[in-house]
Amino acid sequence: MGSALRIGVIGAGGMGGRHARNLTTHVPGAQVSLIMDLDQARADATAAACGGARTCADGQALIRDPEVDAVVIASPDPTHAELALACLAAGKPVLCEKPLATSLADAERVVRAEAELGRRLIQLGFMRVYDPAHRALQAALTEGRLGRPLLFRGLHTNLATGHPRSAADVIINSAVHDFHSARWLMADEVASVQAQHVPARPDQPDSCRLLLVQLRFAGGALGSVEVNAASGYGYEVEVALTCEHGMASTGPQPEPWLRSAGQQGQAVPPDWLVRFEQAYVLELQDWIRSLRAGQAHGPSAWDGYISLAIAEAARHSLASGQPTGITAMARPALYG
Ligand code: ISE
Repeated sequence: MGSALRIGVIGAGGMGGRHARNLTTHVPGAQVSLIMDLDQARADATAAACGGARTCADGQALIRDPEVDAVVIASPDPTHAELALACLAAGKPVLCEKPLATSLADAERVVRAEAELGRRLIQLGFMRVYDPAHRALQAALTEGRLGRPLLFRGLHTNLATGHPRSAADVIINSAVHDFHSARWLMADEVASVQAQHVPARPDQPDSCRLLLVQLRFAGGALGSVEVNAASGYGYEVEVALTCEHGMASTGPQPEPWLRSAGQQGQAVPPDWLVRFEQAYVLELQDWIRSLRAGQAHGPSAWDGYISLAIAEAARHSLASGQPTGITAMARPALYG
């Protein structure tokens, strides 16, 4: 892999378009060679911004293309598992956006296929692990002065999407990030959850305005994840951990404090593309570096699978109103 890695990007929407542009302008050693989107105009616009990459309308064809060395999957959630399986079959490394799949059974198929292959080709798009604020927090925790973490708190707000989201979507598409953060920062596995929600519309009980998931970790610690699906003020992700000898939380947003006309305040980012702008660049740089060194070492398909196992338990808990244990396959040796 001496020359630039040729990357095929599946999906040229907000996330795929951002990855393609970042690869082109911020990632040495990578070159976007092919872009797939069903919307030809969108594919063309992204290709033009990526030095004239080719375009196509078939994700499976992109994966097979001889001028594609590695793949980014940023298409709609229900397409992820089949595309990831195709990348494994083709022996091509892939950065797959979360969720790994929209059902635990499909996620298990992907994990089993990669474990059978015996080498890690999949990295999951849990970009928070590349966010400087999260990394600094994790470094402070592992340094040891704060002692054992006792409680994880995650706050995650989105602006409205314009239509009420289902509880399943908020859990699988949004809260999976928080479940992964909780495992990563607590350095422990979630053993059980209790989920509750406030519907977005009283006449649609399966819609979700606010989700609250309480966590119990295998080591006995506790946690909570709050996802506000339509905050009305902006996008935020904050984590706070109470530990034996102190507490650690992500610092304030980097935006400046402004005072004007008798008021003071700080801008709140509108979405994840702004809040995690730097993390997305660092994620791609690390991914490409790791591929050039041998294989991906960022968040794995197993991390994607376990986050979905927690999501699945949260969905069961919502339906039953009871605390629900996490049911998961045994961890294949590939994932350490
Ligand atoms: C979106 O798909 C993301 O991945 C964002 O990070 C998350 O905050 C948002 O809730 C999801 O819809």
